[in-house]
Order: sequence, then structure tokens, then C-alpha cells
Amino acid sequence: MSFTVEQVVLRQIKMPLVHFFETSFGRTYERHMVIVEVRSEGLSGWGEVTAGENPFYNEEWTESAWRIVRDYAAPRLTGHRLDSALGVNARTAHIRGHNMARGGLEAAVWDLEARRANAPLWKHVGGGSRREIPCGVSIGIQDSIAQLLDKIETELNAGYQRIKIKIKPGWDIEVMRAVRKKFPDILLMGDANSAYTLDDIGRLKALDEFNLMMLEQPLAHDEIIDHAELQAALKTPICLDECLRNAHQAEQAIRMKACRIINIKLGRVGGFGEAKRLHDVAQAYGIPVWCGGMLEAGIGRAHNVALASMANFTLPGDVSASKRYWKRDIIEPWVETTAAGTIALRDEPGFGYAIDHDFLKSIIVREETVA
Ligand code: OSB
Ligand code: MG
Repeated sequence: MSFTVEQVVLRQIKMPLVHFFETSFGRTYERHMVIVEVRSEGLSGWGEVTAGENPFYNEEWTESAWRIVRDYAAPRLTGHRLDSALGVNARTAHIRGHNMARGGLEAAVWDLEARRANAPLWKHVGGGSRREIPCGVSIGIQDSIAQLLDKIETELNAGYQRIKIKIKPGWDIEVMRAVRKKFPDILLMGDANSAYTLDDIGRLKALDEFNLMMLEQPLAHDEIIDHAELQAALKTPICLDECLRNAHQAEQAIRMKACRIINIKLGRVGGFGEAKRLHDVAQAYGIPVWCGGMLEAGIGRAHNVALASMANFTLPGDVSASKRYWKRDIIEPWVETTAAGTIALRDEPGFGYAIDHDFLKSIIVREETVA
């Protein structure tokens, strides 16, 4: 059942985080994100661009995403007959990089297509292998180790199954030692967001003693070969995040033994089509994946839940409850976790939650329509 996207409405919104979030590349206090609405035959599909406020995680940021979707990606879609959402990626493939901008638009079309089929998004993208997805949390760099230990305790009490802490040189070995002393048996991992080089190999090997589930993206954002060298020297499995922007790169990294686990982010790989391909490649090689997060508002969060219900998402991811991030989310109900540290799939068509239009309106910074 082919369809034509008639309009793409872009809305930039601003949402303060409940707590700042610090990674090796900086602190975020407030999110500025681009929400994408695609309209066709009286129905709307919704997507969220996961780019950050600055080009520090990757090359994208809110402003670049706005310009890419408005000026390059959306005009390739409007008025063009699509056979399926799988065709969106090809329509914007001439754009180099900017996967998050392209992916926010692509995901909106998947949501639209699911609604046209009156199906939940998780079913539509090929998920549903589990009715509840296992959840972990990502805890940013804190002002003190005591503060970090407090936060971990709070999250464990809330039921979260796995703790990830952000690390960087100087906030790593001592921190992990303190965490392991207090919580010897929890599922624990570190994420460096590319803060190290191969010169730090001694420091990274020292982390082996803490029985980490994995070490995420220790080396440069675009360096697969160095990760292979590091993996050969480490007991701890390496998980790649920033490095893998498509299924092909994931296959190369797996074949080079640069990682044993993969973090899949919908935006980073340009949407559901590529995320599904990457999922399948990893599965074929016996490499488990988990769903990463980018401090998403409700729409992006709900899309992550759908993605994480696919078969090979066997490890707890970074998708957690709305209230950890927001005083009020843009969806109703908010994303919530069970006492067992899971998020249950919902049966409503599309991404499964309603948009809180009143609240959304109140936080719009700018709005434009591409027709
Ligand atoms: O590397 O996974 C990352 C947040 C912003 C940018 C990059 C990352 C993260 C997180 C937070 O770890 C995940 C989340 O809670 O949404
Ligand atoms: Mg990461």
C-alpha cells in the first residue's frame, strides 16, 4: 500500500534535564531537539532527531539537524510516492553523514506506516521477541565518588538491571574500584566516549580486574583498527558505539575482532532500516546488541523501546524511565519501568504513546513546514 508524505512539520523544542549529564566530552543541562511530524492522508507519524546540542558526540547538533532535514532530507520525501518506510533511507542516501537528522525523518515514516497498518511500531519493525525489554541506566560523571555511589544505589533500588558509568582518564580506575567494593556483584560497565588512545593501554588493562560486562567506545570515534588492537590486549569485551554508523562498518569491526558487543542507536545509524540490518549482521556473527540512548524525549524513547524488542537485543540497554530525565515528558503516559527493571511493550498503533500536545506546544522554540 504505497503512500505519499504530503507535509513534514519540524518543531524544535527545549527541555531542561532533571540532572545535568556529564560525559568525557562535556556537560548537558538542557536538551534542544528536533521533533519531526510526517503527514499523509490525514494521519501523522512522529520521529525525534537524537543529535546533541553541540557536535561533540558526532558531527551533528541541533542546528545542523534542523538545516539537513528542512533543506535536504524532507524535500526529497514530500510529494514522492513511497512503497514502504524502507525506501526513505535510499531517498536521502546522497546526503553524506548526518545520520541522526536523516534517521529522525525515517523513523517518523516508520511510525506513520505502522499507524496506517493499525499496528504497534514494535511489531511493524520486526520486534516483539520479548514483551518487556530489560533496562539499564547510564550514569554521568559526578562531582564525587560518594555522589556516584548514591546514584547507583538509587537506580538499583528502582530495579535497573545494569549500571553503566561514564569514564575518562582520571575518573576511571579509582571510581571502578570504589563501585566494585560497594557493589561486588552488579552488572557493571564503563563508557569512555572516545576519551582514550592506545597510549593509555596500561590504564585500560587495569580495568580488567573489575569484571566489567564491557568497555564502551574507549578509543577514537572513527578508529576500528585501534580497537581491534586494544581488544586483543583486554579481557574485558569492547562494545562499539560511535564507530559504527552502518551495518557494513559493524560487519568489518566484527570480522576484525574490534568488539564483542555492539550498541545500536537508531539515530547514529540513520533509522530503523539500517538498525535492523545492523541487528541482523550482529546476530549472524553471534554478537549481542543492546539499545543505546541519547537523552531522548518521549518519542525517541518509545522508538527505542520498539527497536529493543528485536531478538538479538539480549543485553539491558540505556533506555530507562522518562522521569529520570524530565520533569514532564512530551508523551502520555510517560515511559515507566517495572519493579524488575523492564519496560513493557504497548499495543497501541504506532509508537504506542500519545503526544502531550499542550506541553509540546509550550516548549516549541521554532516550527516550520516542508510541503
Ligand atoms: O555514549 O551512550 C552514549 C548520552 C549522550 C551522548 C552519548 C551517550 C549518552 C548516554 C546516555 O550514555 C544514554 C541515555 O541515558 O539516554
Ligand atoms: Mg556510548
